[in-house]
Amino acid sequence: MKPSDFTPAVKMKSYACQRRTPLKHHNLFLTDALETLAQNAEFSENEGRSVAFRRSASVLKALPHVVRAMDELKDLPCLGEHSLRVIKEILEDGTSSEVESTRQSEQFQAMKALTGIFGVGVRTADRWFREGLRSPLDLIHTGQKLNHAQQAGVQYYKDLNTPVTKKEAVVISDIVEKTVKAVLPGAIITLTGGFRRGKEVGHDVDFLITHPEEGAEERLMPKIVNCLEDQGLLLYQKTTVNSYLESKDGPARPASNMDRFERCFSIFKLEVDSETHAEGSLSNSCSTHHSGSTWRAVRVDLVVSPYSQFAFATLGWTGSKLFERELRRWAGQEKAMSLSSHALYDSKQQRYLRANSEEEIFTHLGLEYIPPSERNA
Ligand code: DCP
Ligand code: MG
Repeated sequence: MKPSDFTPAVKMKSYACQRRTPLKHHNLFLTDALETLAQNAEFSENEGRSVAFRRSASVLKALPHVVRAMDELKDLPCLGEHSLRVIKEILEDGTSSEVESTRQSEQFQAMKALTGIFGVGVRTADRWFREGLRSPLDLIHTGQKLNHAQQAGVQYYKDLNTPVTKKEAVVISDIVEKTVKAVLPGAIITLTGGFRRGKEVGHDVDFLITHPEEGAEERLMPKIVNCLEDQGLLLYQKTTVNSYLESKDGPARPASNMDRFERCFSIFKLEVDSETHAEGSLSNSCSTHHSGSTWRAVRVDLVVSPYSQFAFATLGWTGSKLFERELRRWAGQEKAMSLSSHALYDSKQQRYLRANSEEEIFTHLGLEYIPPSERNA
């Protein structure tokens, strides 16, 4: 008997939001390859292709076993011709030539390095690549014009590309919690993003902030930011105001997937144990203080939501990105509803559906509840 004969057939639902996707799964050797191709497609702004590879990878993440033979994949959804070709090559040869040549290409490596700078998107990175630039150091040497975010991104490049640990996230949670509660007693602070899904490391730390008294959260962010700045905790911050609140058309659907909460993109100056800290960053962000303690730069996102939207904001900010995308696609295509991080609109009933918890939103959508730890699509 072949090993695959032991593998029971898996009934796999086609939307990622209908499935349980754990953080640790059995097919990293395949999903890493497919996600490399997805990222490469993002670098050439081919969103359709990128999402197709991400959906394929996500299906493999939800499988309860290691894939060993192609016939185990025949009843699975979302696996396109291209993904199947890549998987087949890896199962037969151990590697995929397309994936390997992508990883080794100068363009892919440069795009990774350049988009890895905080404040630099694909368009800018691509323009720089075509101008001959390959790394953050090239930006400095050629004296490129950088905005404030990008300047911080270059300055703290190494720190910001060092994964944030769960331990560091907990320390930052404590700081944020104390600060927000000092500014607004009774405020509720939730750790969202990857850490809420159980990740051990992340590229940043995401927080959602609200207050049970609707309206108490208005104009809260500047006060939080001032308080953090007074404590010398911020290396960089940019706050955007909530245009959703101010829009004259009432709680209309946001124009894009980007939500409209009061949001602060920041870089924290986090004190770290001098003995355990790995040395330095691009231009020496990690300096020794008089006390002998050292610090590192950490990306922190703060989002403020009105209490009435808190469940939607929590769901929208927990991720993963693909899980969120699939929830919105399910809502639109299967339920004629429109889901955002603010609200759920039912087109048939022509009304907004209220929710006080994530569970209620899943129920409105006709989906089985998936806990955060199984939203790692
Ligand atoms: N999110 C979103 N759309 C945006 C911004 C964020 O749907 N425009 C959601 C999905 C993400 C979550 O917010 O999962 C947090 O965004 P991050 O980029 O911080 O992603 P993660 O926290 O999931 O991963 P990482 O560990 O890289 O921070
Ligand atoms: Mg995050």
